[in-house]
Amino acid sequence: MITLYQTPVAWGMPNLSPFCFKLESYLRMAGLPYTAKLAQLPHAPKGKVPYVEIDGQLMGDSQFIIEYLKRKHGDTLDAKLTPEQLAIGHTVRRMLEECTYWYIIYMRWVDDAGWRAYMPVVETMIPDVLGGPVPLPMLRQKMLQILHDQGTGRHSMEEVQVLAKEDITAVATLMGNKPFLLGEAPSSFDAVVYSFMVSIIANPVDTELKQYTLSQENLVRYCARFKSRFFANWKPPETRAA
Ligand SMILES: N[C@@H](CCC(=O)N[C@@H](CS)C(=O)NCC(=O)O)C(=O)O
Repeated sequence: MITLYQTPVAWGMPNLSPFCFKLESYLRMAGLPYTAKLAQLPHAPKGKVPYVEIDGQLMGDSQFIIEYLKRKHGDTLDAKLTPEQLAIGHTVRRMLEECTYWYIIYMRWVDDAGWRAYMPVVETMIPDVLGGPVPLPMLRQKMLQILHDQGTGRHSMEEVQVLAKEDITAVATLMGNKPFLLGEAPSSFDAVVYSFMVSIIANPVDTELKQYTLSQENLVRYCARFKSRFFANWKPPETRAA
C-alpha cells in the first residue's frame, strides 16, 4: 500500500501543492491504490511535500517517487512514447516545475491580494503540516526571501504575469487539439500539466494569468477531460477508507 503525505484540500483542488497534486494525479492515472494523509514536514525525507511511505520506507520528491513506481509496477502510461515525445514531455515538465511553479508561488505569497486569499489556507497547516507554531508573518517573510534568492521575487507582478503567460502559451500551443499533451492517450506528463493548470485556475484571485489561462479553450477542455477521467470518483481524504 502507498501512503501519500500531502497538503490539504483547498480551493476545490484535491491538493494545494502542485507537486502533491501531480503525484496524486499520477497514482490515479496508473491505477495504483493509495491512502492520502496530511503531511508533517519534519518527517519528510527531503523536507518537502509530497512524500510517500511504501513498504515501510519513506521516500521524497514527486518525480523520484514516480520513477520508483514505474520500475516497481511497470510503465504502461509512457511505454509507447517516442524519443521525441519523451523529450517534449520532459521539457514541458521542467518548465512547469522549475519556472511556472515560482510564478504560482509568487501569486500566492508576494501579491498582496494573493496573500490575503492564501493566508487562511496556510493557517490551516499550522502547526501540523508545518511542524510547529510558526507566526504567519515570519512564514511569509521566509518565502519572500526564498523567492528573492531564486530570482522570481525580484520581478514585479506585471513582469511575472508576462513570463507565466509565455509558459501557458507554450503548453496550449503544444497541446493543440490533442486530447492529451502528447496525443490520443494520457502519459505521465499529463499529471504535471493538469495539476499545474488547475493550480493556476483554482486561485480565488482573478489574476491576469488566471484569466489568460481560462481563455485557452483547449486547456480548459483538457482540464475538464482529465478531471472526469481520473478524478470523477475522488473523495476528500477524511472520507476515504483508511
Ligand atoms: N522537486 C520536488 C518539489 C517539491 C516542492 O517544492 N514542494 C513544496 C510545496 S509545493 C514544499 O514542500 N515546500 C516546503 C518547503 O520548501 O519548505 C518534488 O517534485 O516533489
